[in-house]
Formats: sequence, structure tokens, C-alpha cells
Amino acid sequence: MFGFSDETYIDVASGNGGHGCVSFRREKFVPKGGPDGGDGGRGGDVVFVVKDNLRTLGHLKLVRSFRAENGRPGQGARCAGRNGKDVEIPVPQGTVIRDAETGELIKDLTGLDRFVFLEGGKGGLGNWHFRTSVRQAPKFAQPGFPGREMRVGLELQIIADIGLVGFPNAGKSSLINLFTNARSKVAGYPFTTKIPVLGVLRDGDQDVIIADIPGIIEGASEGAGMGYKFLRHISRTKGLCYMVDLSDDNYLEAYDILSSELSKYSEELASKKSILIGSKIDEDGTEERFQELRKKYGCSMRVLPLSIYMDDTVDEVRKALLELSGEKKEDGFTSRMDTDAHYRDEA
Ligand SMILES: Nc1nc2c(ncn2[C@@H]2O[C@H](COP(=O)(O)OP(=O)(O)OP(=O)(O)O)[C@@H](O)[C@H]2O)c(=O)[nH]1
Ligand SMILES: [Mg+2]
Repeated sequence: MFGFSDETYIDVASGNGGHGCVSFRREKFVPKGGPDGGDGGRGGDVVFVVKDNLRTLGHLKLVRSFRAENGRPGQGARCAGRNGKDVEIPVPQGTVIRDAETGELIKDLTGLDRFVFLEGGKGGLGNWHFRTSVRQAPKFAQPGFPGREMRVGLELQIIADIGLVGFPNAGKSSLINLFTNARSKVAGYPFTTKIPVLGVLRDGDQDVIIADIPGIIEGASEGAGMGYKFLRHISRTKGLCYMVDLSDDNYLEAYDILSSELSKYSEELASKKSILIGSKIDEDGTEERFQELRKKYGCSMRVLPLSIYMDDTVDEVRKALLELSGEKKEDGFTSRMDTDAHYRDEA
């Protein structure tokens, strides 16, 4: 496999069982009541909960330790101790759990809602369990059973929701840096981006993953420029965001060239839901060029202007990206989060 992966490790511990209680009944006129120590409560479990709105393991890089509550000890009058609360660890669909030491696969959470990973220790029995005809006053109870601790590795293959497609220098990396946590290199020369970069656009509790791939040029399918092998990283996206540089003289042909290179790679990719961005609308003379672009393509897809320096265009593009990913919300916000997603290419 190749692609983007996210990984981290966390320390988890289930709760200890509470100790059984040693106690004797005390009532008026009953000087030596029988044993009545209650049982200890169960320790809480470590539970992985699969959340559809999560798309990366970024949130587990901030909090790395998860400990379930211990069970409470038993009490007199045969009162059982309270059970410890489970600790729930939210993870995205498709997360894989490994032993952090050996790397051995423990569980693939794909398709599951919940997975009880470590059970809490059982509570100890109170002393009233140990009364017999010859031992009417047991002065001992059972200790609680310990919980388990473990360091686990978590791993996730990430599939981008939106792929950015454009000639070199069109402003793709500037766009991903604007809307996501990514820090893709930006410079005024072609092929600045040499390997794909992922960024997470956060909208409320929804993650939208955007992939910035190296620029595509005419003939990429025959190996020109950096070729088109990077297209496979956007082949499973929900939609594409084409970018055309309005300050470049090829602004009216750019989309056709890009889309034809994509269809040489895969018709399915070329026919994905798309939007078209005319970038650098702050440059001189680009307004008229943008109107031409919209006239030419406006019937077949959404065509929007963008300048990274103009907030109104930025807001519109952000909304369009959310819509394209199918997860639009009215008043979302962007926050930056640490994904540390890294790129692996074994081909
Ligand atoms: N005036 C203006 N310049 C922009 C805008 N967006 C990007 N640029 C500039 O355009 C140049 C290329 O931007 P990048 O974001 O690196 O372009 P890219 O598409 O990622 O380029 P490659 O990685 O080479 O394919 C940089 O000098 C940016 O500063 C914009 O909205 N307005
Ligand atoms: Mg770039």
C-alpha cells in the first residue's frame, strides 16, 4: 500500500477492582453480629469508540494517557462498592491497534462501533462470603483484582476528501495552508510541491481532508513534469478542486488540459464532482479574465474567484469546499489541528 498514514501511541489502563470489605454486623443487643462486608466494585474497562466525524488521530497526540476508574471498596451491611467508570477513547473509522512494543496487530476496528480492549479487574469478595459453620467470623476478605496497563500503537490510512488539481504555481499550496493545518511549501516557481501534503479543514466537529499534490502539466500522462503518478492519491476523493491561475495567459485552456490529463489516468477521476477556482484575483486585469472563465465553464460546475488576500473570496471558497466534500454546515469555523500525517510511497 502507499498513501497517507497517521500513527501515534497511547498508554491505556483499565481500573483495579475494589477490595472486598471486612465488617461485622453491629446492632443493639447483638454483641457479636455475623460478617457483613460487601464486595468491591469492578474496575472500569478501556473501550475504543469509533466516531464517524473523526478522520485523523490528531486528537490523540494531545492526550496520550487513558486510565479507567478503579472500583470502590465494599462496605459494611453487604454494600457492594461502586463500579469504576470505563474510559472511552474516540478513534476514526479504520483505526488499527497494535502492540507498541512488538508491532503485532491486536485489532482492526474497521466496521466496529465499540471495542472493549482491556477489561477492568474484578472486585474482591467481602468477608460475608467466607463464613462457614466452623468459621463464623472471617477477619479477611478478598483483595480486588488488578486492571491491566498497556502501551498501544494506533495506525490509520487516510483517504483525502478533496484533491487539488492545477498547473504548477497555480496557488494550490497557498490554498491548503489557508484552510487547513498543513504547512505546504509556497514559492513563486513551478514544482515547489514535490510530494503530496494533507491538511485537515475543521468544520464544527467534522474533518474534511484536503490533498495538495504536485502540479500537473500538459503531457504529464507521458511523464512530463513530475508525471501523474500522484493522481492515485486523489483517486478515492469525493471531489476535485481545480485551480487556474488568472494571472497566467493560459487561463482559458488550463482546465481543459488538466482534465484531459486526468482522464488519461482514469475516466472515473476526471468525472468526479468538481469546482473551478480562478486564483490570484487580486492581480491586475484578472477580473475580466475571471468573467470569461465563468462564462466558459459556469454551466458545468461552480466557478469561483480566489485571492488569498481577499477575505470575501476566501469565505466563499471555504463554503464551496465544504459543500464539495458533502459536509457543509452553516456556521462552522476553521481550527488548526495537529495531524502529523505523513506520506509514504512504496511504489
Ligand atoms: N497575488 C497572489 N499570489 C498568490 C496567490 N496565491 C498564491 N500566490 C503566489 O503564487 C505562487 C505559487 O503559489 P503556490 O501556492 O506555491 O502554488 P502551487 O500551485 O502550490 O505550486 P506548485 O507546488 O509549484 O505546483 C507563490 O508565489 C504565491 O505567493 C493569490 O491569491 N494572489
Ligand atoms: Mg505547491
